[in-house]
Amino acid sequence: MSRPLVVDVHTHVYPPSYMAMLRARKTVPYIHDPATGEPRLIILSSDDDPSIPIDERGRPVDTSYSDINVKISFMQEHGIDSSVISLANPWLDFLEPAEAQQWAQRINNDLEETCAQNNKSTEGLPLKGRSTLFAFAALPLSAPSPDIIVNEIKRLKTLPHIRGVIMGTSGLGNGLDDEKLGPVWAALDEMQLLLFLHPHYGLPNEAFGGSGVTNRYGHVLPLALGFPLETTIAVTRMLLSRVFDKFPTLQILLAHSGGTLPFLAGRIESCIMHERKFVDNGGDVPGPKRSIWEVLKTNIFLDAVVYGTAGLKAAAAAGEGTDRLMFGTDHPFFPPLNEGEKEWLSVTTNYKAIDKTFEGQQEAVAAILGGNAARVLKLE
Ligand code: 5CU
Repeated sequence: MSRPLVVDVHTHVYPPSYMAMLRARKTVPYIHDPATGEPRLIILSSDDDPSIPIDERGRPVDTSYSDINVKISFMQEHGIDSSVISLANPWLDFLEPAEAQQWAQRINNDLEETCAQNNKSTEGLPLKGRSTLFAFAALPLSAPSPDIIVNEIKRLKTLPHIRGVIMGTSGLGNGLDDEKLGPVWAALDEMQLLLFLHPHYGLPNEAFGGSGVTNRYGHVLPLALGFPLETTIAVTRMLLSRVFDKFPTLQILLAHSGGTLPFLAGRIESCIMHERKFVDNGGDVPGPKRSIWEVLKTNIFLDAVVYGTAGLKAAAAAGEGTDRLMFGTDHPFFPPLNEGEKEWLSVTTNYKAIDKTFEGQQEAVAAILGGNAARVLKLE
């Protein structure tokens, strides 16, 4: 099928240096090399379940995680013209403070170099059909001072292929409503770098029945429910702590179509309107001034990684149109189950959901598949 420009804004890599670092570790996150069979990636806390033999913990990790040529083949097989690659979770969150700055510079330089090398032979040509790469950088969030993070953000602006940053929900360790993040939001806003907010920590295991849950149902509960709720809670905490009042032009891309934010926005707004703690309602806590609906229309972009028409309709309704939705694949997560299968069900499901939801609306489909990303991230 011939498609308009397709840009994948949700596609991850672990550069080889990061893979080596994970291999040297024995606590989450780490890579375990069994005596036989594929290496295993143990990244979620629920993965490290002592009731599961170590050779079976986590998930297999193959070259699709780290070899950029595998990513390019994947793009070509799925009609993707351009990918905005980002380090996968848990990014640099777990590093000792003294190591964070050096690792961020190293990873971000690696990402920049990968994009530059890949794009150089077709520089200046239109994006369509070129298999180009751009990147969202990683931040040294565990660094000893926010100045180090701010300086890295400023440095990123000098790297020509970096279009934003990817971040989890823990911030400096206390979540995204932490006042200490103010200089980070200010720097991202000033440098006009998009913040790609992505989950990793999910919900406590107890929410899913306690330890042993992975043994029973694998990753279904943490990934299908823990991740989206984590994102929803994180962005709601940002709203409640007035991040969007203080930084009204900050731009955020939410993973997995905003978790459950589009569906729950009305309820969140209603709870705010009825909260007596907030000054506007007679209390003494300064609540958010800008409504969630306004924030959804001006600050938030949503990826279209939601695998169904109901989620896509909610996402489009939340942003009052299709100019804030962007195609993604989540590669290399959710590969086909059968060896040798070239077409990824996770990707075709998303394509089909977009086609079905916006049937007969060619402009909307083109915007979601690539037009929005090319415009917002200035890819051309
Ligand atoms: O669904 C996803 O985005 C992911 C991800 O990014 N990382 C992961 O470990 N599993 C699923």
